[in-house]
Amino acid sequence: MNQMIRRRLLSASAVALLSATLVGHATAQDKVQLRLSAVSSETDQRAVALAEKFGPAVADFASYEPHYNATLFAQGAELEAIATGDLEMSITSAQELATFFPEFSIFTAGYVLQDADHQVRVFNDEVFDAFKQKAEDELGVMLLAPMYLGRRQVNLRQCKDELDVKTPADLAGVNLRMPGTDAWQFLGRALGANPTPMAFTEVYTALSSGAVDGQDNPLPTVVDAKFYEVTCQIALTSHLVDWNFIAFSKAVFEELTEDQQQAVRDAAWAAADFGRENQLKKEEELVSFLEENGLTVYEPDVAAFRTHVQEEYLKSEFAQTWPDGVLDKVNALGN
Ligand code: KDO
Repeated sequence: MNQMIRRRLLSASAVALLSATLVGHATAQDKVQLRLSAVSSETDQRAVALAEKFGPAVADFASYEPHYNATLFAQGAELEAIATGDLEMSITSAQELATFFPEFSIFTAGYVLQDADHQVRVFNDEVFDAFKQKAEDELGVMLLAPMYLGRRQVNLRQCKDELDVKTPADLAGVNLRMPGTDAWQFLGRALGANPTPMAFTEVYTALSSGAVDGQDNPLPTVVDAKFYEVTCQIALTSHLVDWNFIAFSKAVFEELTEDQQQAVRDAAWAAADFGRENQLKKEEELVSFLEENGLTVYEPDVAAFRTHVQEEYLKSEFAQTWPDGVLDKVNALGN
């Protein structure tokens, strides 16, 4: 394990110890306790998929216990919690993984992943094996399956007649909430905006008070988190086809029998596949729901955004961390 990760985990362990004391580890049965810490609500399609497809499929030997709305661990603290033995599962992101392993930033870059199928092909390709292995070896976190979050769009308080977003230049000075890691902040800047770091659970209030001008998320999240109640427009930039991973403690996995391990892997994929289908359907359906609720949903000059964002990434320090040839291989797996 490298020094940087060791230091972070040592400082995390004090926090983890406190959380563990607060949540307790007791489980009624002899089953393996699988607590999931999620930032999303329980009605988010990834959460629904895990509850319907993962929990029941492992119920013979494990008790699946999801905690929503970042009530168990704060957004971004989950990987450390798994690494220090204080959490068993989370829905993690490439952005969070990039805080440990900078090369994961390739999967946080705008306009690299093209769609849900591309994500699955990349995850299953040998090009992704080294990424999975590193998370496993150095953090004790297994990435079991890719969960489709969706195409991130720019969602603003200003109505279109006040702010008509055509190109990145139109976002100059726009105070755009992005999640709180460097990879996220860079994406906000690459879009031309002025990014503000903020945890997901604070976004609704910040939008409603005007502390931020907007936020970026896929349409299903805009609806599930009710951001549409406090915003006026959505510019369909589709700047990041975002994904998360079902993260699982390697130490817990190794305690399972081979059959149980296979059941965990299969259940994770069943949940990921189910969640992806549902999320894709929602992305299509929700434009009319949002319009009925008074939002203007429109396409800006996506080519202008793509060109600008890709240029920003290629000259950034992030691109320096991408292993040779990986971008070409990822592109080759696209359409
Ligand atoms: C967000 O904070 O905007 C984000 O979309 C980031 C994702 O990686 C993921 O954590 C997601 O929030 C939460 O699961 C809530 O949907």
